[in-house]
Amino acid sequence: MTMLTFEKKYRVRGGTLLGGDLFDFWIGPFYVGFFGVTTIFFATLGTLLILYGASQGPTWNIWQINIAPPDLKYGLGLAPLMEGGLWQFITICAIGAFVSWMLREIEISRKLGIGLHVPFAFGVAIFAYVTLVVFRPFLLGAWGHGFPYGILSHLDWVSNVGYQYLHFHYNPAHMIAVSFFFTTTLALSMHGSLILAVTNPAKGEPVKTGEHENTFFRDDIGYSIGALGIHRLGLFLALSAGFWSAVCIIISGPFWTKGWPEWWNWWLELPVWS
Ligand code: UQ1
Repeated sequence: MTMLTFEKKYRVRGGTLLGGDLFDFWIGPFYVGFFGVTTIFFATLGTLLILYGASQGPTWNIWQINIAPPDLKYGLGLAPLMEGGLWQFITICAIGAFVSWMLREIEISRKLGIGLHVPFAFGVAIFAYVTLVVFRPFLLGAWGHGFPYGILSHLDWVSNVGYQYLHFHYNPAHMIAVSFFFTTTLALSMHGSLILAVTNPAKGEPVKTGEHENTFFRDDIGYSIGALGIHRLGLFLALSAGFWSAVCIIISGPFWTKGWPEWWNWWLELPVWS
């Protein structure tokens, strides 16, 4: 059975949040839905605005193309198109496309009668992006605090904002976020290697199952978290990485303006030392 004929079984009506039956159909393998239409709309418009911005700029070099946010003097107002206005419209399109995609995921999950874990997880990624380009700029009083849209320019932004706080690695929330990113790669490498190991036995041997997976880790480290558990752990680690990334940047500026190394003076200032 090809995947497409197999999936027909799951192509059920309903579960839509908006539009009723109007967009409740598929094009090839893809579910459309009202939010499929809005995703295409925002993604296309945003991409065209980026291309327009690039066409007005000094370069077509893919690394150097840059759509900058407005100057700080425009505060939280609208800026002229070529002075950050494009960035503002592109940001609206990006959020429109991301949120539309998440809502489309919710509609598909409802059709299938599965949990909302996938759209929730994507929501955390959206939350991290919106923290960078909306929440933090808003708290600092200017859209100019958002990051520029460009491959090298956004890296320069990260570097500059980091040095603005002297040494960003001393940001405690950044430490937690980085630890979660590293632990995510550890968990996925353990899980991916374990699954490939049991599905690739020696020639002539049958493919192994969960009992072998459990036994490997019980023999190896005395503990197995289980087939469902490893996926709960993986999701928790990945979402925590995104969440603490958002926390570490939202506190930089709105809630702490000095260098991050200095934040640790709370330790030296504990009354217990005097
Ligand atoms: C694990 O215990 C387990 O259960 C059998 C898996 O499921 C397939 C895994 O993928 C991994 C990596 C583990 C080990 C994980 C920990 C946290 C001990």
